[in-house]
Amino acid sequence: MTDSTRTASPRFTQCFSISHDKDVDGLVSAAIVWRYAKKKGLKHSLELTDYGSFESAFKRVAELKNALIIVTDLGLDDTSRDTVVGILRRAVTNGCRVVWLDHHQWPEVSIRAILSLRNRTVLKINHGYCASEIAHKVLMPNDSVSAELARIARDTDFNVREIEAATALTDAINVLRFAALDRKENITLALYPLVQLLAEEGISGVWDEARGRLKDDVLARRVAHYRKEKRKRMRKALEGHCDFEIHGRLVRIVELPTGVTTTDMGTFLSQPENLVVGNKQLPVADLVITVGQGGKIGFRRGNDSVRCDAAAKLFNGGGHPFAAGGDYGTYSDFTAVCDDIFVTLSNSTSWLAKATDASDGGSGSSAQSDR
Ligand SMILES: [Mn+2]
Repeated sequence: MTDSTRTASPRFTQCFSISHDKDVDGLVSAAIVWRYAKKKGLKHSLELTDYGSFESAFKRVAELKNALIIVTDLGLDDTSRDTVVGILRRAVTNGCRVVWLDHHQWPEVSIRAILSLRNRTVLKINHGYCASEIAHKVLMPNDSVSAELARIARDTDFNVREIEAATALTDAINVLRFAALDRKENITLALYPLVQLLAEEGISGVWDEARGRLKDDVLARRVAHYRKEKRKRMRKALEGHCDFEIHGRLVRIVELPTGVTTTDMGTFLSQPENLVVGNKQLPVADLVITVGQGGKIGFRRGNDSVRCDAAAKLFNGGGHPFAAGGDYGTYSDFTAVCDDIFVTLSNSTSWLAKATDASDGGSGSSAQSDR
């Protein structure tokens, strides 16, 4: 029996979907869940959230009765575990079933906590896929629209960047998300129309393949402007970079400008044509570290001679070998931060990988996960 038939019990009347608000994978996962809910004739509600905001995203879950609760593209880390599990336990008592589909690293304790929920909880964690691919396989295996959406999500989540629509969608999400954050508006409401179009029509609902552009003219113009601005800011950030040679690896530290994601910066810095400063051509770094104003620190790699997750661990973070994040804490002097990072990375060799070790790096390219 497949999961899609197992979760299709007629006693469920509604589907409560919770997904990551930050990127294409999160939104596409939500769109696939939405398609599933529609197919099963379930009333559908959606909450989009990010790490640190689980409490408010799960708030309504405690009151649900006979609902299918589907969580996608979110890991359950130590900080929010007790709250979330407490809420889910109550929901399960009220006849709800939990289906959690993800691809991040989970603490063992969190896995056990979710699996301890009754009422045939489904938990699928697979690091080899993005969350949308897992949602497609588990919920809508025969749906070609979901299959195409999952391919698009993979293209951005693993930083393959072969599908133009995927890159446009990534930027569109950033534009809408940053605008909502700026105006302190509700992120779910801001992204809802986009998810709805994806759920109803697939990628063709938002992307005009023949013209190679987003269908919404206003959004297309905002994205074009955003890209131009972003490149300007990234070029400026590169000018202020710090390079270190540590244990034979070239480590490049840049300050992350506002409105630019670590993935944007990592991609920008992986392309040699962007690495001209003054008249000098810089080499692509083995490890790129971004330091953001809020004290967030991000790791991307130029090749598989380093492990981003191990480097992030030295800064209270984690992630994938090819992309990771952590917390540095607030700072005022970027040069002092660079020196500090230098000392920390010098004192450890845990973040070094053999140059041929691509075994657990997925595609081996610098894929993303803005944790
Ligand atoms: Mn993801």
